[in-house]
Amino acid sequence: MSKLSRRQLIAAGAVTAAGAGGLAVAAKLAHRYGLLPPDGGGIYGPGETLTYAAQRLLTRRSMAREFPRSQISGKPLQNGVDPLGDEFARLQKANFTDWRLTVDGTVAKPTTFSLAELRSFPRHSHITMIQCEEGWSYIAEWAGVPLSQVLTLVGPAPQATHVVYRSFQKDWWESMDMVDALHPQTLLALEMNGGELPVGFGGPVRMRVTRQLGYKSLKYVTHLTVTDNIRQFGQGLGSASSEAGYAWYAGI
Ligand SMILES: Nc1nc2c(c(=O)[nH]1)N[C@H]1C(S)=C(S)[C@@H](COP(=O)(O)O)O[C@H]1N2
Ligand SMILES: [Mo]
Repeated sequence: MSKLSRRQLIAAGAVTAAGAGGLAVAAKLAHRYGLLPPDGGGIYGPGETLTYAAQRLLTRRSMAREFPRSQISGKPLQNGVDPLGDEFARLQKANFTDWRLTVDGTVAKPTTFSLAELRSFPRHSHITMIQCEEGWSYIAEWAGVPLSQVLTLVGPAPQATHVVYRSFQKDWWESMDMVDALHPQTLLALEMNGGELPVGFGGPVRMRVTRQLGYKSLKYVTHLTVTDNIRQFGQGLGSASSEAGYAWYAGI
């Protein structure tokens, strides 16, 4: 027998018991319809699968709530980030003219974009709430290029299932399914509240995923990889956050 702690055994037992009452059935159905999240294994797996599958079946096309301009938070809460280092400072000093966003993977035309190029694409904006898993939130206006726009330019293969996105901060990477990647509110945000996106809030370019918790809105995005095999990245759980014990699917 593998070395399971007493606590793990109790937790596994609890899930097995719950499974008899429906979670197992849900997981089976989810598997059949391609609704398994990358972190759907392990002791929390059935719960994660149920959440993700239910969201995808019921709210695939729903929009996150948008707010009137008057509701924009006066003092948005900037979550601290680890030091960005000398290379970032150099890029920032040159006004990010050397910043590049690389898009590769299962696409017809792998491409690297400058910020000027990203700014030249059709722009979309929305006033939405960002919520941290720790409980705080704020409302702001974000503007930038819809991720769907960039994907259209590179041509994802029809079998693509996920987009992996990485930050200049090497420890931070995330992924989302094609439903969120093609969702009209999902932006590569370049602006916030009418100005350039400040570095503290993830400038020069941040992912804005409106229907999931703040940690999916990755700051300092440098690299997108379209894939049909999400399990080949990192430990196979779909994101650094799930490797750290958070849910891969952080729907709100
Ligand atoms: N690269 C990077 N992206 C990140 C983080 C980070 O530390 N580094 N923090 C995440 C978390 S936990 C949250 S809640 C939001 C916070 O965004 P904010 O600073 O605009 O409030 O950014 C997310 N994106
Ligand atoms: Mo967060």
